[in-house]
Amino acid sequence: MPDYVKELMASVRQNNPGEVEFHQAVEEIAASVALVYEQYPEYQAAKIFERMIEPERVIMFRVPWMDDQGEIRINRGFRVEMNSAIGPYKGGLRFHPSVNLSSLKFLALEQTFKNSLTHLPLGAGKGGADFNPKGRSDHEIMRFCQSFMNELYRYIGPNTDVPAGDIGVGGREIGYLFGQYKKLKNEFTGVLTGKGLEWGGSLIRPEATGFGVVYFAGEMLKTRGEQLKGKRVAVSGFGNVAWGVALKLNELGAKVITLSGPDGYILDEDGVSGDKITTMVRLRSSNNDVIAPYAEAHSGARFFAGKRPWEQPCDIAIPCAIQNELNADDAASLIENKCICVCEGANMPCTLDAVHALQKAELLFAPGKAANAGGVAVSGLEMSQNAMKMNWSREEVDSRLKEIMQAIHATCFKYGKQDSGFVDYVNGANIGGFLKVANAMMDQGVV
Ligand code: NDP
Ligand code: 2IT
Repeated sequence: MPDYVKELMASVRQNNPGEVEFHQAVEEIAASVALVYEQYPEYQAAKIFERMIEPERVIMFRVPWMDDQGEIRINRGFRVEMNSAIGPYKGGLRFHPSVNLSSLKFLALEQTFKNSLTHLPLGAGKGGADFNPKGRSDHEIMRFCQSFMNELYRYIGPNTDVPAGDIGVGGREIGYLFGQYKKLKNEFTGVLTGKGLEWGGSLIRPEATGFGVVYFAGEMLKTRGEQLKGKRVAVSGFGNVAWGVALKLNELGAKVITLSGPDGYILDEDGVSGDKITTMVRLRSSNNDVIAPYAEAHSGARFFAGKRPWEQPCDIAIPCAIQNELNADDAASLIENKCICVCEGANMPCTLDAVHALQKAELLFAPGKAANAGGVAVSGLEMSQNAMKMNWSREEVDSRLKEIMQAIHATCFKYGKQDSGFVDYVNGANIGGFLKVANAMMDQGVV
């Protein structure tokens, strides 16, 4: 570990005690920043990365609401406004019991680099609440969203901070959040993305993250003369991102062999396709959060309780559930099974040890901040359409998304290619993402 990273991490640990996910994200990026600092000491003198890891603002608030039995419940809401050097704060809202300051700071930091890589004018933020939507009724979800917005509305706006969805926040929640914002502000603006099509949403936004991940994987495979067609792909999660990934993989002739939930994973050797993708969406929207019933509904599939898909032989692995869901042991079994590519659909699903092992074995490895940037990119396109008061066609949005993912791949390739020919996509994404934000911060002075 370079001295710069050692010293920085000692102070990050001291100043942010217990924030383990945040430490992990900083450590991964710091190793790449050390290389930039060596070449361009002016960034180090201006303490650009040291400033980037300190949020510009953190808002933390009470979210009280009443459940269907009349009992008062209290959750904790957050918005981390991380960096506004290149545009308004932009990033999703996560409703999940694991949400805390550490997880949101790691996500907001990743978002800084991701949004920069899209080349759209998007700053970075992340927010959410430690609310568990599991088993909650539609009315409870609505009351929770309204209470959350009763505080958040003061800090956001179409030119200030534009939230979107993430785990536990999809089209339904964005609708309730938007309705409450509009009521409080008496304004119809593009303050959120992921909106319904009739009220300012963009075609392809729901599919965008997953489609983008698959476009990125396709670009990586091309560098080794490979293609997606005919490949066996292990996917984890069964939410929004996993859905988009499954749709696009099927369209391009690859076979999705697994899906997973907090209860375990299913293996479907016939491939998760057609109506079976509808089963997955139904299971996710039922609010029960279990994947096991997929195997009851489809006789060719088997359920493995409490296990993760990475033990299955596959050509490509696409983790789409949550952070740290693929560890060094999982990486070892993927390597042993001759997997050629791991493309992160979720944010930081692979532990640092896993990433190092995959790179050492020279697999194609893409970090989420590059591979899953299609979601926020189409959010950026939704903001442009809102500002112009017009809607682009499905084809137009999809072709812009594809171009953006190809450009992100080209940036990662440029900054990540080593003399040996191996492409370190982690360094590529970190350096490519860093430079644009760093230059803007240099221009804007010490603020
Ligand atoms: P969803 O809420 O739609 O789906 C997340 C899914 O993963 C849920 O089914 C969830 O179940 C499941 N899950 C959670 N923990 C585990 C686990 N330990 N093992 C297996 N499955 C699990 O969220 P998204 O699909 O939107 O988000 C998935 C990931 O993609 C996140 O990391 C998110 O940050 C990232 N992402 C999302 C984008 C978007 O546009 N939506 C954009 C870019 C990245 P449960 O709720 O029970 O935990
Ligand atoms: O992690 C992410 O990039 C998202 N959840 C999407 C953010 C957005 O603003 O669309």
